[in-house]
Amino acid sequence: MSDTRILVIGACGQVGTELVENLALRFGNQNVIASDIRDEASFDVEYIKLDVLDREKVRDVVVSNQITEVYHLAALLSATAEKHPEFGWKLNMDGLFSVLDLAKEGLLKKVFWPSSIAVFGPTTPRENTPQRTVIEPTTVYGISKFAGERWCEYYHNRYGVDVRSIRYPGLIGYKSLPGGGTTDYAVDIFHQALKSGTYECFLNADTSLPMMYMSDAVKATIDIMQVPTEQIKNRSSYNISAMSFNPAEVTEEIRKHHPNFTISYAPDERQKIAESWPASIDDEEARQDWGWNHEYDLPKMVNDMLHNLEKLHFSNSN
Ligand code: AKB
Repeated sequence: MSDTRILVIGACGQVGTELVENLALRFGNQNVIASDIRDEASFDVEYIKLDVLDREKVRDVVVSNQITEVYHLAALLSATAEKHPEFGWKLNMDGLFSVLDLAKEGLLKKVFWPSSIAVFGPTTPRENTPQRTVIEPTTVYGISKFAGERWCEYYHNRYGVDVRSIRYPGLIGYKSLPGGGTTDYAVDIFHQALKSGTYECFLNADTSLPMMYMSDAVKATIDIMQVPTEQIKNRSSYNISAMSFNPAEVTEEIRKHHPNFTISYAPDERQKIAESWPASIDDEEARQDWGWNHEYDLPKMVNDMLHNLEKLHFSNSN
């Protein structure tokens, strides 16, 4: 029987919904609790309404459920945080401290917290961005993620907290929708391709960004938490990478399955954010330290997305 007891905070988001499913398969439904700020949510595991900013309640949930590991996913993403900079900073930073402090007290054995490619900025080398390089983020989200990375390393060095982190690229999955990110177009485009056969993209045709299929992102998240602690040599956050593409390239790939699909471009304020981020990422350290390896490239991801969304659309229309 597993003695790992997991709490996922921010479980209703794009990563959370799939992560909970996978953690439950691995550790048993009874050992995983999903939490978020919604009153109710439908999971196969216990769900608790929880605001990560309510430190007392987070503490209560951890203690009363003998939680050993927290996956803390709650955050405002890049585009939403630009609309609410103060709250973006508050949620992204105070939420992290709420969890790190419980680990510092010895109430948690391990913490997972995601950072993002948003830590990089316009002065960072854009191609094959190294693990260690110029980091001057220009969004609130990027600043909060970069500060969070420094605090994770600090809590590890100073208090021995076993915190592990990866820098998510744009994430693409069919089971849930993203909310408030700059990379969201790469999910919307599939839904519109099937619904209306046409898509108006909020980024320009040639804006390349690092992307990853959700099953690879979930695998990375669970894998980094399983390896022995001495293998995690980087306690801020690891670069991870799978594929890079721009809106025109993913459109071409979708057209191989749906030749009549059309796209138009109407870049908005997210264009500037995207231009400040890397086009591709060097993730050699993650591959060497804890064996990170991706499975999905662009053609395989597009094929799987369309196949699964078509099944869903078909079953919904019956
Ligand atoms: C966003 O677009 O804000 C996120 C991210 C890259 O962290 N998907």
